[in-house]
Amino acid sequence: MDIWTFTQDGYREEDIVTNGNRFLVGNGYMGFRGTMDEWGRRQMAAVCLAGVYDQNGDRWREPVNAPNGLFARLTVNGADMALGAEKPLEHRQTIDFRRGVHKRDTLFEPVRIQSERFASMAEPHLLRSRLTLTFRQDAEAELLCGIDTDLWDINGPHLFDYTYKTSPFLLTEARTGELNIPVAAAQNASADFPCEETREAAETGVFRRLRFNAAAGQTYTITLAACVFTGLDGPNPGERAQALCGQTRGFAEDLTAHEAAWEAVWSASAVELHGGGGEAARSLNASLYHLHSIAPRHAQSLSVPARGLSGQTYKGAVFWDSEIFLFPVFVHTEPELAKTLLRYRIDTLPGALRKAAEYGYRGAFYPWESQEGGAEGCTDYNVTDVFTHRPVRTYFRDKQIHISGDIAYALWKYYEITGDDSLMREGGAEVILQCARFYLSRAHRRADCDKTELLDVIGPDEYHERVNNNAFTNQMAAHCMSCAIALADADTDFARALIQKLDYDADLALLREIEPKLRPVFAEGALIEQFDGYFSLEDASLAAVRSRVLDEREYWGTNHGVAAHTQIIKQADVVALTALFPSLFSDQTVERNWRYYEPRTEHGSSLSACMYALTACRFRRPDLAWEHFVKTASIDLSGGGKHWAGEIYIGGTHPAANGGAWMIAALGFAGLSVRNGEITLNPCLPEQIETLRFPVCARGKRVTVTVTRQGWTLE
Ligand code: IFM
Repeated sequence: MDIWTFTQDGYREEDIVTNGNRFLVGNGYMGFRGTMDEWGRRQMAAVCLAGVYDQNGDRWREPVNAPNGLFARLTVNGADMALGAEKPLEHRQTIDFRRGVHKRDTLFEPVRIQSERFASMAEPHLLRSRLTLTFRQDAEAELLCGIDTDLWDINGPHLFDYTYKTSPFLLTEARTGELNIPVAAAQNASADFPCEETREAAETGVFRRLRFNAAAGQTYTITLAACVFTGLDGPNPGERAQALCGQTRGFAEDLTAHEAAWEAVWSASAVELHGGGGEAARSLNASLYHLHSIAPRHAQSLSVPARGLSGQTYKGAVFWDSEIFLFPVFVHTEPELAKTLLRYRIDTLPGALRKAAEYGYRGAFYPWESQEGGAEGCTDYNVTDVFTHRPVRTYFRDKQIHISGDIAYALWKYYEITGDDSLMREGGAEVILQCARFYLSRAHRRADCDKTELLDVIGPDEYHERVNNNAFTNQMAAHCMSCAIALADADTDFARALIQKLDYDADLALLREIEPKLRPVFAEGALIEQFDGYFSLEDASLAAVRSRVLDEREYWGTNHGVAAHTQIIKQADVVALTALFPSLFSDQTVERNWRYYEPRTEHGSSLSACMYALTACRFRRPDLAWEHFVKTASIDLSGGGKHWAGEIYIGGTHPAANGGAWMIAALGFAGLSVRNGEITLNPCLPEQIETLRFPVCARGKRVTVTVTRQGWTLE
C-alpha cells in the first residue's frame, strides 16, 4: 500500500462535498478545495483565505473566498467536458500527501483530461495547475480558462466592485463589503501548442479562450499560475499579484520548489509508523498533511480555524482547538509555529479585554470563536432547530469560559517545554495575568463555606449548558491563577514591570487567597463528577438516547436536546481533564474515570476520541487506545465527523483531530514528554505497531525518536 497517497476511483455526485475536503491543497495562506478544474460555486469550489473576514448584512461573519484563478473548462466540438455534465468513462482523483499535489484523471469519450494542482509551499501567494488533454479523435477544442468570480459562499457575497483587466495578465480586483479590504487575483497561462487566444471580461470573471484543432492521439498541455494578494498583505495587492504572475518560473521549477518546501516540513514532523497494515500509517500521514497544509508558516501572528482552510464552516473562527490540540504538535516539532499561534492570542488580547468588559467582568475573556483582532464570531443563536427551523439560544459565547484558561495553559506549556521565556516577555505573561483576573471577577465566593465556585458555565461537553462547577473549567481557571502567581513569584524584571503596569498587587493578593479555594480536590481513585448534579441525571445508555433521535440532523444539546437531561456527553470532558493534567491523577484514577465516561460519550465532536486514546495509554491499555487512534487519524479520509448541528453545516477538514492523531502517536504510544528541553519517553505501543519514528525539536536541536517493542533510542 502506498501510505503517502489516497486515491478514489469513479465519480459520485454525493461525494463532491467530502472530496472537496479530502483532496484539499493548501499552504497556510490559502486552501484550495479538492474540486475539478471546471467546477464552480455549485460544487463548492473555493480558494479559502486565512485571516480575511467579512460580514454581509446581519448574516454570520465568515472568512472570505478569493476568486478562483485556476478555473479551466473544456468543450470539444461544442460539447461541455465537465464532470457531472458529461458522464466519464473513467475517473480518478488522487492526493499525494508527501508532495502536496492533487491530481485528477478523467476519461470522456473524446478526450482524457488530467490535471495536477498545488498551493505552493514555497510561495504562499501562488497556486499552480497543469492540464494535460489527450484527444481520442480529431476535434475542434476550446478551453475557457481564467479567474472565476462567481464564488461559493455560505453567508456571502463578500466581494464587491469588481474590476477586470485582461493584460498583461488576467486580473480581478474587488473589495470586501464590510471593511473594504482589497482582494486581487491574477492569472497567467502558458500553452505548449499553437492556438487562437482571445480574452474577455464577463459577468462571472475574466477569461481567456484558447481555440485549437486537436488531433487524435495528441496531447496538449496548458499550465496556469494564479496569484492572490489582499490588502492585509500590504498596499497594491493587484500590482503584487500581477508582478508575481510575471515572476513565476515554469511549472516544473515551481513544483520542484514546492516539493522541497514540503520535504523540509516533513523532515521536521513526519511520523513513521510501521505496522497496522499500512492503513494506520496512511491515515496518520493524511492527518499531518492536512495539518501542515493549513499551518500559518507565512505569518508571525495567526492561528488556525476549526475547519482549517476548507471553507467557511464555523465562521472560519479559531477555537480552543488551537491551543489544546494543535499547539502540542508544533511546540514539539516546529516551535516557531507554536509561537505564531500563541502570538495571535497575545495580539488579540484587546478583543478579550473588550469581551470581558461587555459581560461586566475584568481581565481577558477570550472569544469562543475568535476572528481577526479577537472579534467574537460566536452568536447567541448558534444552532437552528431542525423541527421548528427557529434559531436556538445557545450559550457557547457567554459560558464556555474555559477558553481563557486553555490559552494560559498553552502559554505556560510553551515556557515549560522549551524553557524559552521570550513569549512571556512579548506579552504572554500579560495574557496570563489578564485571564487570571477574569476568573477572579467571574468566581463566586460561597457565603456558607470557604469555597469559591464557577457557576453557570459550559465545559468541553457542550450538551450540558449552564452547569455549576464543571471540574475541567474549575481546574483550568485555578491553573491559570497559579501560573499568574508563579509569574509574580519568579520576580523577573518583566513580571515586576507588568504588575506595576496592570496595577495588579490587589489582584495578586486575592489570587493567593482564591486559587486554593477554587482548585478542585481530586481524591485518589475517585470518580470525578463532571459538574454539580451530573450523577443525578438520567443514566440512559448511548443507544437509548440515540433511539430518541427523530431527525439525524437534530442537535443533542441545549434545553430540549436528547442528551441534555441525561449523562450522555458529547465529548471528552473529565477525561480531557485527566489528559491535560496528568500529574494530578494516578493511573487508577485515570482508568476509573475513563471506564465510567467512555460508554457515556457520544464522541459527537472530533476533539473527543484523541483524549480517550491518550488516557488509555496512560493506564497502559494501548488496545483500548487503538480504536480511538484509528477514528481520530482517519477522520478526513473517511469523511467522518458530524456534518450538521441542527440545520447548520459544520463539515470540512478537522485540524484538531489531525493534531490529536500526532498527540496519540507521540505523547501516547511513544510516551514523549519534554520539559525544559529534556526528552523522556515511556512507550506504550499497541500490538499493531512495530516501530514509531519521529523528530522532536528540543532546545533548537532536532532529535529523532525511535520506539520499538524492544525499547527506544534518541539520535
Ligand atoms: O471547539 C470545538 C468544540 O469543542 C466542539 N464543537 C466544535 C468546536 C470546533 O472544533
